[in-house]
Amino acid sequence: MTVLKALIFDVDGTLAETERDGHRIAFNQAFVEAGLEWEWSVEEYGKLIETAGGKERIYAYMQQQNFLLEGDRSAVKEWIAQLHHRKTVHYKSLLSQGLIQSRPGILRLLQEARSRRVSLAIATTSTLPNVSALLQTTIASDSPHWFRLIAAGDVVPHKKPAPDIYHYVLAHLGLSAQECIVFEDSHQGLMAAQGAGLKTIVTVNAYTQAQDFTGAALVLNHLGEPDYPCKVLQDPLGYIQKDTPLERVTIAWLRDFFDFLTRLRP
Ligand code: XBP
Ligand code: MG
Repeated sequence: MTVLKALIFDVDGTLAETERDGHRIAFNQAFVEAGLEWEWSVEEYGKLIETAGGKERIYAYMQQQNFLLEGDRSAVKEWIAQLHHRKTVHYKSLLSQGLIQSRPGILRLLQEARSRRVSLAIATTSTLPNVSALLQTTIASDSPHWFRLIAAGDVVPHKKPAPDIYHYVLAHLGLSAQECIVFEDSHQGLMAAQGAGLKTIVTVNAYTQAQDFTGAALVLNHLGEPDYPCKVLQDPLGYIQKDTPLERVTIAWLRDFFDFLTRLRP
């Protein structure tokens, strides 16, 4: 019988709602500092985040605005890397102001996983310094050490929706996809996890709630707290029973759900 060995978490949108009031603001601050008249609105940013990765997002924006000239690819990439570096500085400064909190149920589930000896890992498109700062400011100062592996940013050549980051995590954990559950918030993240054969629970947010989550094991609004139950938005496998509704995701509940999923697809 396969046992649940690890929980793998996406970061942005899953551990915390970082995009609208964190990354977006930091990009705009970097643009102002660089003397650029670019400003990403809340609405426009919703489309821009379909390109995963901050550097890739700036490049996609420049392409879309026809700001790129033929043949200047490597010089532009270098310039973007510097702009993105400043964006990271601004993002960390925003986090240090304590404006961003972890999503409901995240801290509770991480703590429970630790006490029940279920491994934790991270698979994110975002840059490692951002992830460390987010964990330290929203979870606990030592929380980066709670994770057996933090796989972030440019450690793989192709970012989500490519499955590379999840293949990387599995290889470094020494686990098979069958032994893990992933938490993601977006269609692109789900595609990446599914591409690596992983069972995925989606917790949506304002930017992702209308996306296609076909293939997810379950779609929730969040993980739930004792005084703030979660809502099941999609239950494609019919696991949640009316007489025992899901109020919050716990390790005991995850183990049962994991066994159910394993019986369906060993
Ligand atoms: C989300 C992303 C990231 C962030 C910005 O990653 O696509 O690019 O928007 O962070 P995930 P960087 O949902 O996989 O955690 O600027 O550091 O890329
Ligand atoms: Mg995400």
